[in-house]
Amino acid sequence: MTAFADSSVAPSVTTGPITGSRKVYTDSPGGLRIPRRRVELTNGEHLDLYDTSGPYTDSEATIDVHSGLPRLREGWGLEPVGGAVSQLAYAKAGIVTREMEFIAAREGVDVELVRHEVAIGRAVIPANRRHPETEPMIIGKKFLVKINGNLGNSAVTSSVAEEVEKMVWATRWGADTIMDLSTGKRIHETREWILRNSPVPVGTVPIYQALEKVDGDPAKLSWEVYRDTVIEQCEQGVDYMTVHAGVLLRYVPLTARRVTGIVSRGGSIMAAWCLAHHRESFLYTHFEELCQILRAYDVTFSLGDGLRPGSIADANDAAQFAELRTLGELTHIARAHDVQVMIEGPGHVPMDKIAENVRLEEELCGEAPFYTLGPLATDIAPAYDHITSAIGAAQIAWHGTAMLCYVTPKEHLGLPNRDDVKAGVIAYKIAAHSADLAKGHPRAQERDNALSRARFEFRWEDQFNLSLDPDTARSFHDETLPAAPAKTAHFCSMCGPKFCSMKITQDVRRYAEERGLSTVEAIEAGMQEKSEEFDEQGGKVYLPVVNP
Ligand code: IRN
Ligand code: FE2
Repeated sequence: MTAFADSSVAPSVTTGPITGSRKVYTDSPGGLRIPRRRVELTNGEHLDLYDTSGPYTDSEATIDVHSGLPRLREGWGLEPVGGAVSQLAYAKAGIVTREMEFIAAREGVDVELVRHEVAIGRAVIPANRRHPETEPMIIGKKFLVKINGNLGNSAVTSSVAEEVEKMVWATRWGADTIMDLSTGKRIHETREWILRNSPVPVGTVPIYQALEKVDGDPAKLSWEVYRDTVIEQCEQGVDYMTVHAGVLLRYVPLTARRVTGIVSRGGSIMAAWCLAHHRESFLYTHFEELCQILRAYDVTFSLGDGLRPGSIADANDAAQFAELRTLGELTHIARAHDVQVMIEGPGHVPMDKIAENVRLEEELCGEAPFYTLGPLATDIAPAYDHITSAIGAAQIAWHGTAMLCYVTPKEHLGLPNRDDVKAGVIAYKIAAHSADLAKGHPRAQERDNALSRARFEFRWEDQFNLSLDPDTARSFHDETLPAAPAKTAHFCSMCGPKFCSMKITQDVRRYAEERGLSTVEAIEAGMQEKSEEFDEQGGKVYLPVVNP
């Protein structure tokens, strides 16, 4: 392991369980320890949740960011098949890896489904052999929808310590992967810190570092500089890499009349190189060599959408779909080398144009997992783009997108801080889970049912603890009803004690039981009583606010 450059910077990393839950490990059939988050309920039941937070939420674990996380996957590597060590090569050969076994137990699905989906390229397992700290996870439409959180410093703000903390923070709330998009001088050390401490796969965009090496002038880039950067990052343990190899010279003019031109950072760098040299992109012309490098480590391609639309007006245009066609061609080349592939997607897309994106991606790219940035369903809400994009993300995931790249409230405005990262992750957990429900993932609804039962039975603590953000849910309740008895009270301050629908329903059910009535009769009779009660109290829906 590379020594950390500056060990005097002692990062303060968030540790300890999320409120109302604790880390547990359950054994897989093959004896692997599968991490889960257990929410203990006040009625004696418990619910185990999929957990991305690694050892940081385990109160038994001691975390030392200078020595890194335990190397969970050390020794898991199998002998090459046909010269390749990728999960894809093993899956095709009918071999079930430990990563696949771990994933099957983690997702609650049959291990044969995992192997099959990887073998046909409809799912990927980003797991560089040099990143043994990761807990294996899968990206594919037959599995839980995943979310990625982008992190990274910029020349103006942020320190290495803050970046490690952001990774821990993002995975605490549910980021399934993180991408280190750092630029600037300490890019290598930043990445080393993150990799050695990350329980989730780490992605990068190597062209950013390559550009750093040529002093920020795209025209000075070359295949050699790029190749060496990719090898450096593969050696460090990066699990997947965004490669904008579909930005071809002849596609650049297609963006000329766009409202927002080229908005992808990587895409604009490659377009600038192509125009400066009037040559085809070296990412495209050297693609097979790139495949050979990634294959040696089992690094997964994330073929970049360098020509994605950056505005509603540009959605689904000729430039975007021309690039997608080229990404399809490259997908088949990568697979022939046994390299795993996913495809990046837009951007900004109105809701009526979302389905078309998924349909075309699946058709052109042999159903490779789709990994989309949002998309934002409208352009008009800077400062709220975690919401504009979660709307598009929920829909595109429902149509089959396997991973969603989060957008934070700072999108288009500045570098996200800790609160923005959390807001982005929570918004995307909502989008991803909504899609899991709509797709009928076998275990998705368990949590909704548990939470709804808690809500109906006025088990407030359980309702908070089952939620995506227990702290905020509790603090909102505390704003009007902070007293302990209110946490079991059969009402909240929204409707007050007299007009709680759930309380009325429960009264109706009791009424029916006591009088031996059928539910329909009871509801009618009960509602009649309530209606009289309502009139007696003055017939007002909103009660005056009374501070408790
Ligand atoms: C995801 C889907 N499309 C783009 N992304 C992510 O956006 C990509 O993986 C990277 O993290 C980020 C910035 O990419 P560009 O702007 O260099 O394309
Ligand atoms: Fe944008």
